Amino acid sequence: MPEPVARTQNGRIAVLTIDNPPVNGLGAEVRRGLDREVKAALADAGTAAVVIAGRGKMLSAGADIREFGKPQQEPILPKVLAVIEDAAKPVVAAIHGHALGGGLELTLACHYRVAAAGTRVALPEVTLGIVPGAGGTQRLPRLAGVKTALELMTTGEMVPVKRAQALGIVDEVVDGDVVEAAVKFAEDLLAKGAKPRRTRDRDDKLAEARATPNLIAEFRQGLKRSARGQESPFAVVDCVEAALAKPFDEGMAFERATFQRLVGSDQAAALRHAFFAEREAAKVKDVPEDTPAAPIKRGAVLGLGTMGAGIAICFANAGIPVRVLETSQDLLDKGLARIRGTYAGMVERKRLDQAEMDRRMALVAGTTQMADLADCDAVVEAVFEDMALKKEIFAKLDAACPTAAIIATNTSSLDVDAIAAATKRPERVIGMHFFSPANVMRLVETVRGKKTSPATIAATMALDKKLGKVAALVGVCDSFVGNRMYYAYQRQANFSLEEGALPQQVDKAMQDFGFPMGPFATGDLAGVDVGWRIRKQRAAQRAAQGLPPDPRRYSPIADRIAEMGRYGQKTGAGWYRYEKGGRAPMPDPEIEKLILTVSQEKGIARRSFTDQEIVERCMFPLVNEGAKILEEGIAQRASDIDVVWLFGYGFPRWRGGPMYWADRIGLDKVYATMSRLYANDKDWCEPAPLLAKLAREGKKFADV
Ligand code: 3H9
Repeated sequence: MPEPVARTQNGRIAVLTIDNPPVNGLGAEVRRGLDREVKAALADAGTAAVVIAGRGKMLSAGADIREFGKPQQEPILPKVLAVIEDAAKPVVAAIHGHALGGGLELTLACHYRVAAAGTRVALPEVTLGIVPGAGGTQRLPRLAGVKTALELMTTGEMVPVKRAQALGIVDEVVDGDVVEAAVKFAEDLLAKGAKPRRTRDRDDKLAEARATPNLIAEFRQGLKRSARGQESPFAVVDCVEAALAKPFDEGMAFERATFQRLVGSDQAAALRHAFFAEREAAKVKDVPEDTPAAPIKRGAVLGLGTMGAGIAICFANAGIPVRVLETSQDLLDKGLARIRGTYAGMVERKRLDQAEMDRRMALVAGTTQMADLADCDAVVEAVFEDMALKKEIFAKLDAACPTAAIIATNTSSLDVDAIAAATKRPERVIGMHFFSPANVMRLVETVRGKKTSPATIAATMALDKKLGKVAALVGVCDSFVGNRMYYAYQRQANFSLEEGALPQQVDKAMQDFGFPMGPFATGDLAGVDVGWRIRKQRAAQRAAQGLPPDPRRYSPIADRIAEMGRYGQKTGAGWYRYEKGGRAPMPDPEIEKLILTVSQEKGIARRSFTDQEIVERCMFPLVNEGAKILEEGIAQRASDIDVVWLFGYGFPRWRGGPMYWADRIGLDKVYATMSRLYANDKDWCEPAPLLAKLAREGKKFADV
């Protein structure tokens, strides 16, 4: 085991190096090492200044998250940092890679900060449901100003080093070796006779904020929308308010108490689950990490509709040259214009500069010739959802692409095995189910077919990561994991309308639960006609096969709305009505009338629903479907299902994901409610055998 903190001497400067792979987490051993070595350096007569640095990829990613929720070990980080800040000799932080959370707090307690170009800093504690617990809420406002500190700490935003310098967080940015630069910086300080400069003693930026008395109240007000449902962003504001009102030590005590309270909260536990679930999802049980995976150096996208254009943008954003293929020059021009339009919008909103847009557009090469795909390493097909069409295309791609190339389909529902069978390389065929808009949504359901090889899975998961996506590996089944569960949710939302609820009530209940939108507002956004067309198509297919209509329980409300030409936002009316050009859903008496008519036709006596009942009615069947998915082996683990929902459907992260949420509620309760629903709905609510078993045994999905 290497020493977690080593001290070396460079003339009069002691260099302390944190060495705790993979991210230099500030676990107990590191804290003890820092405490010991700082004290030793301060006691050493030959040392006039201290530099603190990190080995490996970064200075430090902060506290060791795995220690949270367990008894705390001394010395706690704020105490170690107090020793550093109170040091009588100048202490300089040498930052490279990342300084996050406690890692950044460590540098804020140092007297000076030198950073390597390319470094990024952040206080991302809110993403873990906590507040910075080692002085971040007291020191950052003193350095960067109260408003900026509030913005950074309530979002956890990553700050590029140049901006950090402009904000006063970093003193100097250097190219080349940051430790050498920090040593030189310390030498210069000594030469100038500069003294330690304690962040705690600064008051100028706090005084500025005190001159704007409404600052805190207004910030809190704004959070009510942007941080709806979350505790920690509001707690950050409380701590900053304490920084303004109290002496430093009292502010620190307030922060500490707040940190302690939150670290044990349900939200923090759920957010820690989400953090580790995301990382776990990248691991495939039967594909070892050392599986050789050829890097994808050239990509291709076939079909440049909304989805295909979004996928092409992902490649260009990642710096991977991408060939885009359409069947005619006209469609190709339209597709390229779509890509250019997306980038132009980003330039307009100042999210990208023109030079960067030009650089990315230069990576996109259009063609109408399949032969031009002869040099690509992976191609993603994104054409219309039609099996015959996909099979035809895959046969052609098989002939045109290099034999080693991966051919992926972006299908959201079709059988990947059947598509793969149209090629001579089923082991290199895989599903990459992006979510719309593909350049924004982070989830890619990566669908392994029966014959998909481990090397193809490894290469595709690596590609997902390179594209900035979060991959969840799933197996082949109708609609895969996310949509299959979503349909269970949507179906029950529809039935609840027939039984007495209204769209606005259901949507509000689900929004209050934490979703950005309820199912009906989502339906209006996605297009009420989409599902309607699919249902018509499926009914026609059944009829063509001589089968009777699907006998299972069914709510006709959505179809009737589509038949009225109300396709949602795009036609100004759907489940709701919309002001011309507006996006705010407004309850519509016409829809209410339609719902009452359907209840009457079905002979259902309408009753009232509580919000709690709506949440359970919609969510428990969703979880039940997740249990079936787990049991069938379609998902590797329950936490992967959570990842699908966190990154593809806006499930409130602070609830951890649907399976984690159900575990917290207790599967016996979920099972009891499902059994009760089953009594009225034999078609859709049969409890999954796995759910029944776990409930009986007092276990959780996490135990599977
Ligand atoms: C905090 O600091 C509280 C303070 O206020 C002080 C309170 C007193 N702890 O993400 P990767 C693991 S709260 C433990 O795949 P990348 C991670 O699980 C903390 N483990 O790499 C993974 O393990 P495995 C605030 C951690 O290169 C491995 O390291 N800090 C931690 O894509 C590699 O991680 C944060 O919230 C940790 N802090 O991204 C930063 N961090 O290989 C959290 C990582 O077994 N971390 N691991 O699956 C990150 O954002 C990213 O990991 C980072 C690297 C950007 C650093």
